[in-house]
Amino acid sequence: MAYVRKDVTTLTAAERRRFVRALLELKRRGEYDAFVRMHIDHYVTDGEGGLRTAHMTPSFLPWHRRFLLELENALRRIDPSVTVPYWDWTRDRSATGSPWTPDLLGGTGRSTDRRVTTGPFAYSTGAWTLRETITDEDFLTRDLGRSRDPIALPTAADVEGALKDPVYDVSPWNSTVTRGFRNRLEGWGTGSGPVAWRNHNRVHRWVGGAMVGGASVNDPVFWLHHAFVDLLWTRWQNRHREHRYLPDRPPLPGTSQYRRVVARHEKLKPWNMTPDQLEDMGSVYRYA
Ligand code: CU1
Ligand code: CU1
Repeated sequence: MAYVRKDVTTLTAAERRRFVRALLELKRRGEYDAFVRMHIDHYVTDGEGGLRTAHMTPSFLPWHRRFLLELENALRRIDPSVTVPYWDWTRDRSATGSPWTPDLLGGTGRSTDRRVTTGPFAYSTGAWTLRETITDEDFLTRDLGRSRDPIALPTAADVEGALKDPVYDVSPWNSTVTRGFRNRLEGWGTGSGPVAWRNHNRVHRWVGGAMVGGASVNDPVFWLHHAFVDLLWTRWQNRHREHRYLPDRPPLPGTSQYRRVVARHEKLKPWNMTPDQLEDMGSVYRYA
């Protein structure tokens, strides 16, 4: 039977407590930091050579789908009742409401150094020291809404702009494409500054601190954010049933994206699965 991923605002106090407890136990065992490391190692951009599996690429969605499943499986080995909740940032837009409460993720960082000082992931608890990082800080940081240079969360209209595009992705399959559901959702725009960050990317920027860059997994909100991104992919799939993951075949030798993107039936590293096999998760989980 498929298990259910819930809207984080609907979790009971007991469900919130069990989710947090499972995360802390994973961290204590050192398993959580392996997820952070994996994400850092797969943070390959357009500008670098080589295969892109996780970002700026069609497989952004299946890569993170599988990544979330790995984390969720690890949590469920600790507590079988736990699933990853999703944060609908088009609706829950306050920096003090859900999921930023003291019994779940804690709040924004303090003004001096952005250190998170409330909730279960505050440095002072001793339970959430960052070990895999791209900066020197070993404490979790956040700057919800970017106090000095405010930025707004994406709106329902922004998301609709992505969902209504019937084409999954377009050549050259990178951060520069202006059409296709994948990049409209992943959110690499043109121009500089805030206008260039849309939907998924904009949320990383709105949270700020650790959520900016390759080590973003250090903030547990990463999973709630990506569960919602994954839910949006299922909504797109349901709306455009005749459309699927693209490219369906690998780019040809001699073209710019040859061996740089994963086609529908190619293995999606580091896993032994293809985007094709990750399109339908209906037998594993569903969203409430
Ligand atoms: Cu990512
Ligand atoms: Cu992300």
